Amino acid sequence: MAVKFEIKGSGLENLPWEERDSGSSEIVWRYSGNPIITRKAVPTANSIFNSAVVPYNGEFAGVFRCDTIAREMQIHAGRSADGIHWEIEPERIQFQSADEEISRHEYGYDPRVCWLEDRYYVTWCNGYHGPTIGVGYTYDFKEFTQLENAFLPFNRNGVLFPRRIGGKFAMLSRPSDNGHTPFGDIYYSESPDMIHWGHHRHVMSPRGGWQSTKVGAGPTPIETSEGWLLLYHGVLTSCNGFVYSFGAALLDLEQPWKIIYRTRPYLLHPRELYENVGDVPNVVFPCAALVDAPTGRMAIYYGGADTVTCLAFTRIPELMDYLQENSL
Ligand code: BMA
Repeated sequence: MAVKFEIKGSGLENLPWEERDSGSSEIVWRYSGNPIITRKAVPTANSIFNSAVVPYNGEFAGVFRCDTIAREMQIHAGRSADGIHWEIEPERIQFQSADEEISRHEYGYDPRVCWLEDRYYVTWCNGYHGPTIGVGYTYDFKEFTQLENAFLPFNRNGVLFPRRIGGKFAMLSRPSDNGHTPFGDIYYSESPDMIHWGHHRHVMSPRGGWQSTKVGAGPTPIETSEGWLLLYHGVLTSCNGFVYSFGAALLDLEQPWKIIYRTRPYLLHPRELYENVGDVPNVVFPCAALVDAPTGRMAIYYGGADTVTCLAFTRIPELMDYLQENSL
């Protein structure tokens, strides 16, 4: 980027981190200890993947997608001292709600966690007569309160912005169908109270290659002086099914439905065994990123082949240059 830019946010010196191999020029590189979480972390788990983590009290906490050996999709809380070795609660999160119509559990998956003002908000794909966006919050990763679903079914990949925009809460989402959805655009919505969502704006459609079938927002967007840095997944339909990769976009700060840049190449694509082989082959699916703002280091948490949780790393200044030079 020609302009020297600022990454908003605080320092995170204990960010999980591994330098890129000398000789590699990858913008995003994998952790050599991948996968970091397998089904072994929960006795009744079939798979633990597509999960979200945040810094918490000098350590780390998160919400994890654990599909059970009965193949029920659930979300569990977890803690870690270093962001790599995780202890995950054996029972799913039991949300409290003023209205049991809302907290009745059908299924939950693909969580995101976002520190916003005074608490950690959790958004996830929530079963309510079809998939929609569940919204809840916690202060301590022990007790969780559930609010109204953000939208009607069918919707997935609800991702909150970490601050209000124009005085409103803001969320990206991906309207879908009741099945595996062979289409999908990212939209932006606003809310005055985290309950009622409107002011819907179109953000992006699929655009060829690795992102030709559908796209969906990944981790909480990262604020920079130049715009919101968004990692998003893109899907290609091959002769043997969907292939999930991820790339990045830069969205306008005050009107995030306006795209400034968007990567033509993917940043990470399923090519390691733990991404190619599993319950759903050929999937990398990011749901969280940790950032050390002063150094620009970023750790990305992603699911591999709908089976395990993995880590990858990047340096935001390099990523911003790459994004500008390789934009659609
Ligand atoms: C999507 C979601 C994700 C999953 C992906 C690949 O529709 O269900 O949880 O990782 O498909 O199966």
